[in-house]
Amino acid sequence: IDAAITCSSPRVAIIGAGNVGSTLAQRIIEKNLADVVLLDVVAGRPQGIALDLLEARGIEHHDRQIVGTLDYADTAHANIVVITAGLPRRPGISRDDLAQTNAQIVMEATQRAIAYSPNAILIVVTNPLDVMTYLAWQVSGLPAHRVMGMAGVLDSARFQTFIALELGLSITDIHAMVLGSHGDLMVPLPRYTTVRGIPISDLLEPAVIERLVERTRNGGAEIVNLMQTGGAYYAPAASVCQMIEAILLNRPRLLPIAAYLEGEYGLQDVFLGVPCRLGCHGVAQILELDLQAGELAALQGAAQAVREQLDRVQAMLAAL
Ligand code: TXD
Repeated sequence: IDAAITCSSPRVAIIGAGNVGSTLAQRIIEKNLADVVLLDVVAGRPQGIALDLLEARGIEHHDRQIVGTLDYADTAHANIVVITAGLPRRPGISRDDLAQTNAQIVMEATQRAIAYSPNAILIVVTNPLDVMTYLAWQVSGLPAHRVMGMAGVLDSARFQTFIALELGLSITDIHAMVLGSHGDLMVPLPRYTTVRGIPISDLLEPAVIERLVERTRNGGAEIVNLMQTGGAYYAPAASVCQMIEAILLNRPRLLPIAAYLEGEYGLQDVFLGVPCRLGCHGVAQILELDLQAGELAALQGAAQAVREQLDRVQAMLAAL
């Protein structure tokens, strides 16, 4: 066999080799899903992490390549670009100031990565998620169905976990759907949350459901409060990986994803968590559920808050 003949594997470029980025890299290669290029601005960090992960191949026995770099040229020809670059929340920095800083990081990272991978699908992870996804889409020049944000998969996974714990059942039998914006304005839908097809309202008292919804809403903050110096990253990385698997394996999944709305749910020109059919081309379809008035109002309220924060961030950027 001519060793010089190589076959091309799918490639995922991860911008930001922090906690989420490096954990995601590990998941992708150890599942044999794709080769990974990990990029950061901190010299040595992505290279060190990539080498460390590569050396585990001797034990994990996967065949994927992983490279760490500071140079966007090394990310070329990626099938998927994931943006996890950003700064974490710190005491004394307002939400809007952080949003402005992360907006600059996300916009630059997106522009530079997509210049080398113009055919990629873009997944945004950096917070504030729905605002960052919009800005990334704008600068990417990509069609909207190839740009999406990860939040609903994580929020739904958390809700499912709390329900499984409450009922003493395997997580395998729990299905949940959490829509809306990532953070305080997420919209969990207990009506569409089932245990093997049985609505949870048949199995749990309304007050218990409300308690689990509340814990889901505060899921991110609960972990930040415990860790103090950072946020969740194992479940977030697993959530992005599930989206990547749907895309690369063309395993069409129905997942809550921050997608671009053009009239669905009465909303225009905003990225918000909605149920999507996700496949090899990106968001193939947005499902319009027949929401009750209260649910629809919650979704529209979330969209309003996202748009207001987007306007504030755009005004701050314009004033620079
Ligand atoms: O559900 C969700 N969407 C989320 C979002 C779940 C978990 C984390 N969420 C957000 O993702 C979080 O609020 C952050 O905004 C991002 C990344 O979280 P992570 O925990 O990975 O943060 P880290 O460990 O601080 O990593 C960020 C990395 C770090 O290595 C920086 O050096 C790097 O980003 N960074 C950059 N990389 C490339 N280019 C630029 N400009 C840059 N600036 C910082």
